[in-house]
Amino acid sequence: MKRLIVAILAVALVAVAGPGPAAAQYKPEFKNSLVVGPSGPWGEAAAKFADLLRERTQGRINVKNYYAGQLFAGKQTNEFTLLNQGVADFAFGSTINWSPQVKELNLFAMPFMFPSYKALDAVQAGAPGQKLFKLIEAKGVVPLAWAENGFRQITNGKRAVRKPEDLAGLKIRVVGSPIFIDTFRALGANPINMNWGEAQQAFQQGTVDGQENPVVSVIIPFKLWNSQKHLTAWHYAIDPVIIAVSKLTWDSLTPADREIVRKTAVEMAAWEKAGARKGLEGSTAAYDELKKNGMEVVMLSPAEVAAFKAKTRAVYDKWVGEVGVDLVKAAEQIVAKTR
Ligand code: X2X
Repeated sequence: MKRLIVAILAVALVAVAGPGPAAAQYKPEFKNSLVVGPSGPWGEAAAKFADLLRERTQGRINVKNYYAGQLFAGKQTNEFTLLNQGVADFAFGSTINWSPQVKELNLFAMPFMFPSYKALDAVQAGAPGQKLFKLIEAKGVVPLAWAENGFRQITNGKRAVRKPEDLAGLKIRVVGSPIFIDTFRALGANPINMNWGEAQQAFQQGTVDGQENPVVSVIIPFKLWNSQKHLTAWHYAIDPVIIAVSKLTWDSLTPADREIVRKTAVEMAAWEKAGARKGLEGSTAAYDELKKNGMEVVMLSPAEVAAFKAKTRAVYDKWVGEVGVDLVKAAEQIVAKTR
């Protein structure tokens, strides 16, 4: 009888403790940070990521998505610090928002550096991409995969932009990352730093004239046609998204769960990248959607792009030093080969 009671107690204890010691140690919620909302490929990938991780770990890793900058209270350039501190466990973060802490990430914002997705993919897969991941990891954040916001196109509510002079005096909202101020000043515009949340209000109130963001990941989901009537496709900067995990969180996971997390991030990044590029190349569907909603779209010819490029050459040269000569050179060589 005594033996039977001991056996029953032992079974009951196992049932209370759950499937294993590691799972019992995990926190009930892992926080994932995003600057955007749930709609569009960026937000949708985060939702799928949370679902897949819950399913693949039998609920051990329960990710909750904090959309629209909730975790960093709107201050988007703080996201990397939150990851480093473990306040955010995960992030689907734009390289622009992390560039104040990892200045080499400004590589992607150097004006007119990346001519194509092919060139970008080759740089990410090559030595420069690996170097950037190492630099991020050295700062307490484990990068898992390259996803994408996209090529950033300029919009405004005032006039069509075909040449640098058309930007003269336009008040353009940019992220609080200094390279953007340099670029837009060089173009004769009047750039102003603003967080994305605040920018929505500024567009509605008309306190700024324009902004720059990718078509599929941001302009369409945020219905920017409500305030921005003109878009110029100039592909002046690319904005990757990195799926990453805090080193503190990473170290708390079992090796088997780390593998699941990495694999899921890689899958989601590929899915998201495809979504962020849909209707932009080999199809005009994304631009058609803008036109359907009343936007006027200007597609620049290579000669027209060259005029903007020439105006921003000094900014490019200045930022080679900030980003690092070797890194920029390595990227330039890959770009030249894949153009
Ligand atoms: O704030 C922006 O413009 C956005 C949404 O693209 C970024 O987070 C960089």
